[in-house]
Amino acid sequence: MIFGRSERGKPPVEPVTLKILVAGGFGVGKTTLVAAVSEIRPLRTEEYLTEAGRPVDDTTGVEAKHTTTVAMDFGRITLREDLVLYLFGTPGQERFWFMWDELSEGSLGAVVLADTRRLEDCFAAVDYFERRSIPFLVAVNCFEGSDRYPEEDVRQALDLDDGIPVVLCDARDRRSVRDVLVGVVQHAMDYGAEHREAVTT
Ligand SMILES: Nc1nc2c(ncn2[C@@H]2O[C@H](COP(=O)(O)OP(=O)(O)OP(=O)(O)O)[C@@H](O)[C@H]2O)c(=O)[nH]1
Ligand SMILES: [Mg+2]
Repeated sequence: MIFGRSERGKPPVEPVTLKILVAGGFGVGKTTLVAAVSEIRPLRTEEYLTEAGRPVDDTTGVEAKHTTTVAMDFGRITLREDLVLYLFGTPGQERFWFMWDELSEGSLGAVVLADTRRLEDCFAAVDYFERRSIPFLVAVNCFEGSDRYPEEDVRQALDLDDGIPVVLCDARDRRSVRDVLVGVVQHAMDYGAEHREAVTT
């Protein structure tokens, strides 16, 4: 490639960059999801789970988990030549939730990652984005050994509005995560268009 020019001789496009949050309860796979798609080495802020934290850090279902995010995960994915997403994974544990307000500043939308074995853990994230009118979708991370529930059951259990998409995914799989991210961008665009209409009519 010639410097400053794309291969087919077209002038280079300045990509639109969008910020997407990846939220959800403790240990649902947020760090895993960001790492699965990021084209840069993801920034992680992991600390070891310690014996002292055992009473508060419930690792039921994720017994193999030894670390937890204390500030954020950061990654980047180019969805199209002209569309780049910056991904910000939030810390899952409640004691770090003061970070969320900082992280959600300027975000286009959010992915609420859920684990059907501990669905209640994502209530707080759903509530957080609903209150702030930040468009989000719920992505169910299908851990092996967990029961598969139809999207409709997840929707009912979380008491989600009809317009909020629910998708199944594998947080370790690049293609699956990419589909989730395309879904959230699409949803945020639709949500934005609807709300603009509501304001102008
Ligand atoms: N089997 C399986 N394991 C997964 C999957 N996603 C994540 N894991 C494992 O689950 C554990 C938790 O993943 P993390 O990505 O650290 O979860 P997190 O949501 O970032 O956790 P916190 O930052 O502590 O809230 C890790 O041991 C992962 O290897 C999955 O889809 N399937
Ligand atoms: Mg994490």
